[in-house]
Amino acid sequence: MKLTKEQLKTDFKKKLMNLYAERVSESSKLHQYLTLGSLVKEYASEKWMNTNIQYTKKHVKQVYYFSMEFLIGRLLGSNLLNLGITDLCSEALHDFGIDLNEIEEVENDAGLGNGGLGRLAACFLDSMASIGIPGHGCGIRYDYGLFEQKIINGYQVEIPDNWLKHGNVWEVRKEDKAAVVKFGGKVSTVFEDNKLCFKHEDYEAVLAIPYDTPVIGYENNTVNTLRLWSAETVDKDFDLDSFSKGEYTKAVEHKYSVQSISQVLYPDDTRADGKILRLKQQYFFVSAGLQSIIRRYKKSNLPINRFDEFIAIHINDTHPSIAVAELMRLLVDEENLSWDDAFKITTNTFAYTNHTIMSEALEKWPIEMFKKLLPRIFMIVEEIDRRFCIEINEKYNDPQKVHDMAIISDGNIKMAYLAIVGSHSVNGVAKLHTEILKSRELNNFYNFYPYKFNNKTNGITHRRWLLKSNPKLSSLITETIGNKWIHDPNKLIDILAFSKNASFQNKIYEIKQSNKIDFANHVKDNYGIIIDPNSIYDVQVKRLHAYKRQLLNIFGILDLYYRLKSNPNLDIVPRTFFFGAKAAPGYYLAKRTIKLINTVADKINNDSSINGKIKIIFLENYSVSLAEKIIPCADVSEQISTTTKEASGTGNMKFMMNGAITVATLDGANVEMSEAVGENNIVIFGMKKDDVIDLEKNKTYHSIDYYNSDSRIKFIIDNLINGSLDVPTSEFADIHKYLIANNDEYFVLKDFDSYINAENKIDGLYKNRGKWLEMSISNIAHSGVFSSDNTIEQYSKEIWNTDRITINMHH
Ligand code: 26V
Repeated sequence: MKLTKEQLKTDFKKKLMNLYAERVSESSKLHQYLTLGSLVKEYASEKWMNTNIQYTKKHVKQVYYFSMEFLIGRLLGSNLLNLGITDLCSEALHDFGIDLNEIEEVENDAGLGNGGLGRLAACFLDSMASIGIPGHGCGIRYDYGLFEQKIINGYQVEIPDNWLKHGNVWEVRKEDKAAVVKFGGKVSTVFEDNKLCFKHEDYEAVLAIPYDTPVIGYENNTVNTLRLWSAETVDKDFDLDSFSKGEYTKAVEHKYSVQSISQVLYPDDTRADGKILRLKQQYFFVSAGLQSIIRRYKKSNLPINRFDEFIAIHINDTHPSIAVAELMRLLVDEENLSWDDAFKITTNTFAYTNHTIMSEALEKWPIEMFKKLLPRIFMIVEEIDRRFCIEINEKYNDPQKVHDMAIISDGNIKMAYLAIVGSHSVNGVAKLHTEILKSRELNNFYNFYPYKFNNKTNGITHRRWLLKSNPKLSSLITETIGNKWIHDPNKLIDILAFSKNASFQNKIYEIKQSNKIDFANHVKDNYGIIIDPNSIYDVQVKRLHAYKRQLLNIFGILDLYYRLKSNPNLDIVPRTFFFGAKAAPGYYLAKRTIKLINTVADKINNDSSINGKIKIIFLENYSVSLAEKIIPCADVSEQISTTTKEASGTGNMKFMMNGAITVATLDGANVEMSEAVGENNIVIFGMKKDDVIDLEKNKTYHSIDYYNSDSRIKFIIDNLINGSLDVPTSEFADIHKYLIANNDEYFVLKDFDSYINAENKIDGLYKNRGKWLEMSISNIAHSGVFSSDNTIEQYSKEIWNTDRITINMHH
């Protein structure tokens, strides 16, 4: 039955009464949000049930995306959009005098991820549901997501993200589907029923409770599931054993130690330090997830030895790679399969994506810690490794090779190697990244298993990142080329025909201006700073990391500032630079960089001698919901990582889709963006991949040479430590040391000149409005290929072997 506005109004009033015994007129925005949210979930639940029934009945192959992170952000707006009831809802609420946009702002972001990797998982869920792939997410229901960032006196301060404080209207707790996960204890071998069995005793049992969230496909009746696990004690509140012995505090301590497993997301996406709690988190959700998949599979009455024909499991980075060993345990110990049969099923089931070549992020676990926490899993990893090493030796007869490729070596378990050995597919996330994996970081494995390696360039969901976040641009596109692009984003190319059309260009200009004015108001309300909507909005928003080179950006700004100071008549288009970036709490240099950006911002924003030609805004607490606001109003997108270091980037694609011009190194997916849009429509600068590789190999880079030979660089670097930034001279001494004494690991000084030229080029291009708009339109037109619908289609065909299913509502 089709929902009408009147029905929705009736439902809303009734729900508000049932939940809170209130009338609309006396209800708060929070209650209005919670009411609408539960109503929307109800509207999706028949489709949700129906989807599950049809998946089961048709025995379709299903894919499970295992990820420690799902950075899904807010759900109200995207659920309304995907259900096709945004306008209906907006009008119904309008009749009550309620503004839907204000209600959407009440929702807390689900910030269950650090950055690109977690957001990619969220885009993939949206695309799987929207193109009809039976695919589900499996992860952890953290009580606290990524910390909330406050800027106090220019410094980052971290505040716990209590995202669940008003409850969560989207999730369903499923106590009846709980699983038990076992830690620690001893394993002994016994001979039972004519075979060797492994007996696990004295372990600590933790209860994993699933919370399911519907993942609603775009106007297609498909509703998949995101299942997130929460840790509880088996006997609910107390360790009864200790309790009855009168050890009350010990009982309570146990409860907290168990709950701590799903308490908080690790906020460090830079270093893999071997913290035991993180290993616990990994095994916790992987074991619970696999148990629930197997339980469901067995209900279908299909034989366990055909598991891999009906189930595909994706490992998002190495974090869930312990799944390889856990599935082996379940198949061998619990389902009584032979090792060889189990291993075949396991490798056919798993596929692994690598998301970084940064060596600090490669996960490895000390043997002793691993063995103590997961004794049976350790035995299985040892056996996988033993058999793998025999194979390497057979092929190369070279002990060095065996040592280099072994899963267990030098006292550690190398999780990437376990993932590769236990999967049938290994992919990188952009062409360049995959090439680097094959030729360098994973070259040994590529030579051994060339058939496993493939590329899947990342993508973004155009529903959230264009249709929802930029409604004006979306309407213009639909008015111009029809609405087919919404189901088939590749059709965005049809607007290319209008790139030189003056009237279309004008409309594009007006929309960007309108978005910029909206954001200027946001900045005025939240920061008390007046910015000029006619200035160029130049944006770098992403995690703070040395390789992403926020330092290069701020140095470029300082250089422009010094030029303006010495020549107040310098003819430049005014610019507003926006930064948004969270630093890992323990990442000292990143935190200093935030302080530097804020220091420079204070100085420049308050210098009346430059007539407001430059403004710098550090946006606090960069998050998915803030991204949805800033990206649609950007003129310039900063994608300036040291070439070879950014595996793909996905923010780059979001800006492109919203018509920003990209200033970029030829790194990650920037390479493919440049190929798609053409080099005249993007501003490329900096070292190429081979330059970086050569400099790193030959160690011929000396940052001091650039300091000595370029007076602009010398001036900027000197000013870091001579008090001219109006802070104590010690404040940025460590940044100075990092760049000069420690030789500037990411070649900021080397790329400086080329970067300045790129920024000057932007200024020139912007002065020619027609040309600029033509470039901007061309970017939007070519962005459709970066929709995650395309990426997911490739995963589905080339890795998972899953079919698209049309969900039928008449069953
Ligand atoms: C790494 C680590 C290291 C161990 C400790 C905890 C932790 C948590 C998260 C991460 C993630 C690092 C990998 C990552 O986020 N890679 C990014 O993946 C994006 C999606 O593929 C890609 O666009 C970015 O270029 C890449 O940096």
